[in-house]
Amino acid sequence: MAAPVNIIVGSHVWVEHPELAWVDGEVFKISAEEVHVHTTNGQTVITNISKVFPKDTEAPPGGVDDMTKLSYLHEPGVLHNLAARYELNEIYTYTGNILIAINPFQRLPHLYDTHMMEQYKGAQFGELSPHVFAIADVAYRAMINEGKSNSILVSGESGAGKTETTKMLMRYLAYLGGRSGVEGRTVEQQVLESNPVLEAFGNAKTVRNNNSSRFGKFVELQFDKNGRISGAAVRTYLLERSRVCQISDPERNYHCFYLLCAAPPEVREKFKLGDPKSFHYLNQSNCYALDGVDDTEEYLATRRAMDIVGISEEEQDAIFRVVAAILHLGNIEFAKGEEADSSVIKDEKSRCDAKSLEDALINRVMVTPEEVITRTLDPVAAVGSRDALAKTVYSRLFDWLVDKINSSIGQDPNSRTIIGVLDIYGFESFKLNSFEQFCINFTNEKLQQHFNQHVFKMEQEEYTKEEINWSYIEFVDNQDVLDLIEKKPGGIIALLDEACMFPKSTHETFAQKLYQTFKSNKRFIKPKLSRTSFTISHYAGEVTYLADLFLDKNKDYVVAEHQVLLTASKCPFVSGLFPPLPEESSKSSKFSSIGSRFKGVLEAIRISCAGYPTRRTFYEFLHRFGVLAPDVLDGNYDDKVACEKILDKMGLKGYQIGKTKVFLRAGQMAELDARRAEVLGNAARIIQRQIRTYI
Ligand code: AOV
Ligand code: MG
Repeated sequence: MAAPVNIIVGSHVWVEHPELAWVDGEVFKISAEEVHVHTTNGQTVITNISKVFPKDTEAPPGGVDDMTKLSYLHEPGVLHNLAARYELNEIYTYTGNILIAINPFQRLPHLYDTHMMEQYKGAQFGELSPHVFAIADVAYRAMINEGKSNSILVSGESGAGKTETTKMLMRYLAYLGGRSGVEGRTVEQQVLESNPVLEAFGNAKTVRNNNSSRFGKFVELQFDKNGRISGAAVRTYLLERSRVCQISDPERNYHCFYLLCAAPPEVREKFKLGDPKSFHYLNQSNCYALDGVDDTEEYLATRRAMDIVGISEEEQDAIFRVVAAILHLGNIEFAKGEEADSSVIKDEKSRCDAKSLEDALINRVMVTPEEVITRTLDPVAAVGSRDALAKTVYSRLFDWLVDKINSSIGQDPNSRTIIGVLDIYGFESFKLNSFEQFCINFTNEKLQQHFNQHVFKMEQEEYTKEEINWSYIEFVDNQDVLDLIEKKPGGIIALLDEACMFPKSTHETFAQKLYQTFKSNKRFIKPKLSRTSFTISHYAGEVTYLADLFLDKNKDYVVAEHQVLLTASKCPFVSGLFPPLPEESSKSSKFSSIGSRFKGVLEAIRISCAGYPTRRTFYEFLHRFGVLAPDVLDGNYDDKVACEKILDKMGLKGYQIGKTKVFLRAGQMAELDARRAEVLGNAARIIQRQIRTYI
């Protein structure tokens, strides 16, 4: 952010504070580049002038509901405004037509009830307090009045509240486009109930969020010509597969495993389930229960939601049978076999006695140009084979659910307009970050770019409307990070795919290749003491990734033996998850890189301080800065000319005058305020002197 150049003695400013982030105070001395500040919490801070930001002393104590009304658009100003509003339980704030939501971490039922929905229905944008309903209303009105399709993107770091916000958006759109008073399973009810179903299978507790989405989701609501919801399509993006077999304390596996273990006794009996602590896929972490969540109730709620979505009793039974089977599969252990590099199934307790399963887990068919060899696997490799099977089955199950939801809700082939809502996994930075975080953060980086471009376009539209010249505005973006990750050839994903193709590559050779290729890239850092980790400087901060499992995790193959085994399953549901592959591909492991599949994620949907961050209507401008040029005010000019005269008199350059507003460059508002403070200060001193004279 631009360094403020308009700080003078007496200025009210924000300075950085180690605990409070920012604290306000008054400048009492300036020497060269150093500013001395008395802070309101009783400290004296001396800092470089580039580290202090002017404070708007005229801002209303409760904050402003639209950030574009702030005099200074800088970090402390924005944060202070959001904090002031949050104090008053105002969790929503606009920045133009973008809505910022702060997680309230408490239920606020009145904020989302039917009464509230009625209020926002058809209300002019900006007339009522900022609200997520207002955003959905704008999209809906644009569709009805102009026949425009729209997408609403929800972004934020993990746990910020994207999924909750998405649900509110969908609820409001279902309210606007639903059939009131219609009983039974309506399209809108099915759409809403698809959320708990997908959450049960695609959400899990992480360090950051007890209900963290581990997949990306784009919901497309289709509307008929009367504005009624007539169909919907749910598209999901790459579920985090590794979680099925690997979790670390204090996280959990997917919710469905725990809620099934808490199902009524007859269900548990049927699937031979007991305490979640008895399953390897669950007991790698000590976390089983979630605060405020009753898994038995969740099981019943999931079944009810499945009913509404249109998943039959038999299908539900088959789904949970597969969930239980995965838990049992995870408990299979292997011991060394008699021959070298072979294994046998150790554990008699395991409920898998089928010979074919055993074969599929401990043998691997290798296809070479000359012959087909059956090779045995040692216990470690057999565990890997078991886990790969579990991941494959689970992700197919998830995809099946998504397909089922889509076919059950149905698509409207005649729908011309849609409203899309995007809810992805938020930016993540843990102590240890692996390939999953790399993919998630890459998706967020893409979304951020889209957001930057959108805001930039919107700014341009405003400038065009006001007929000001904007051609020289450069805008800051994150293209360099994206290039680092996805550039073809030469980006990290391309190098990873390359490494996966060479049988001799290891995570070490991959890491070395990265260090070599990106040694002078500003967004890439090699941590000093590591040989296999690397740091990317993302838009949201630096994240260090462990390259150790990148190669394995990027190879998204289905082992041929598993495919054959599952296609032949006697359970029609399971064999349905694995349709036979064409002959030539069924013999070898099919490689398709996950990393490159992520690069297609945002195609479905398609800020800058460099512009004019501050704008004021002519009236507001004159009201605030008239004191700088009393002669202009007395001069009987029209408002526009008066503004121009004041700006000229102050010697400012680069600002623009639109049809109704003054557009100031970064820092110019601060400069005007500093002048104003000076004038008012002088006036105050004169008055004081006069008072003293009188006394
Ligand atoms: P996320 O979707 O942004 O994270 P969620 O929407 O799951 O985050 O929000 C996390 C938790 O915050 C929820 O489970 C609620 O307890 C609470 N919360 C968020 N928004 C609200 C709200 N408007 N009212 C009440 N409580 C709320 V992630 O999916 O981890 O990136 O992958
Ligand atoms: Mg989420």
